[in-house]
Amino acid sequence: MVKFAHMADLHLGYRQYGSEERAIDFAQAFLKAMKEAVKERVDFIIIAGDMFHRKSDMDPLTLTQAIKVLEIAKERDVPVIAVEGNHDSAYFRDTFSWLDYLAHQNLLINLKPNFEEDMVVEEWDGSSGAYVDLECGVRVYGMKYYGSMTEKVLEMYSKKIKKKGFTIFVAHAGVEGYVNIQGCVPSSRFHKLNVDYIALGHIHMSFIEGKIHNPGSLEVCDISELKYDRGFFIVEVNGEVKAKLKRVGGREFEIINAEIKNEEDIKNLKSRLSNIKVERPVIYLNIKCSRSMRKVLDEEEIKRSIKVNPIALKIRWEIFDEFSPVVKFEKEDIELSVISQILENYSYGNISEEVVTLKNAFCGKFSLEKIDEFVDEIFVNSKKVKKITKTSKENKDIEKEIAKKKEVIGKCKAETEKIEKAELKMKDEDEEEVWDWRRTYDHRSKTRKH
Ligand SMILES: [Mn+2]
Repeated sequence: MVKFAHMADLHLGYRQYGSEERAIDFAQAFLKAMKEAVKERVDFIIIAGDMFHRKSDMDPLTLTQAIKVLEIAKERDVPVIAVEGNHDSAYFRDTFSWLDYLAHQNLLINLKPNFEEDMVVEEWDGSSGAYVDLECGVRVYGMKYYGSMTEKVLEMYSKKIKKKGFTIFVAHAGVEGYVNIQGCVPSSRFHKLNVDYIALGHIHMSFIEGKIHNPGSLEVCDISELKYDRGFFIVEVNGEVKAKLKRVGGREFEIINAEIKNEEDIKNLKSRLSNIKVERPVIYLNIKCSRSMRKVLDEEEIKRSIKVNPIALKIRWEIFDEFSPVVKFEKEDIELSVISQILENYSYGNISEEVVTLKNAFCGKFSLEKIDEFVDEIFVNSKKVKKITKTSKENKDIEKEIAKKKEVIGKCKAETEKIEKAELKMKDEDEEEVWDWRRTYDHRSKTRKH
């Protein structure tokens, strides 16, 4: 019987929420998984990519964490087979990655194909190679992350695979249909590989689909992943393949959604917050309230009702406008008065309402021909304008009038744009107020890839 551990997406060195403690969580999860694997007396361990969170800027602490845990396997002669994920190395550039470094320290086997004129799939020679034959009779092929080229590289690779004993294909790549991230291919591309077990990493959600096995990340790398199952597989091969998911991540996340309408709601929120008992949790607090309620709510006071000391506290305000129809009415009012003021300079009488109608009709798609048609119609129908006769002098006058009207319309449009811009700016400033707080609170957080 062959037994092995399959893990992926360790993301060592990820100081989530700018927290050192959180980086220790990731290392702790790896240590736990490794200890469990050796306790289970596995023949080998697979790490299917994203061992580290950042491909550059390695820090001494993160490297030491990786080495210390890998040494546990080395001391027991348990081979560790890894591939590079999108967080570990550049896709095609021939760089020496941190996994190459660890391979040179004899702490792991870093499998990847070589690209010369064609793809080269060579046996591991102690420092490089794409496949390895293990003492337990298992052959393991490895493929690192290739992003949008995954499908193409996989197609090339599939032709190079020669099954020998129980054969495993390790890749840092995703299967379509689970989460929407780059580097995913249809599952059929994997199913047609002539191997017995496909060990994937990349998608931070645990799933098994026939031969395809994806354990998910050991820890929660993003709040959106909280709902997923995750961990690592202990796999037993005894005629059939049996993979069992083991969970190791330990950090508690508290998500609190509250809509505040009155005093009672505030009291309830505070009591919910004061009832959080877990030590050092990550707290996400989403508060929905009206603009006027937001003005009276004291964020600091709300925070003070939390009795435990959270590792990170994220507050998101969702603010709605209870007076939006009134604002709209006021806007139209302003628009009308601006237009009638402009019209006072001309002899059309007060046609401000018609102009607003015209503006609204053509505001979205401003088409001069359509406006011409409209203006012509006004000339024919409006009692405010002289009847059109066929003399050329009158025609000229009409042309002049049309030019004047066009000018009015242009001015009206500019005024309306000004009003709209001012409104947008007001809106922006409101949003900035919320954003700013988050930025100062979590100034190290960046947009992340999986
Ligand atoms: Mn990852």
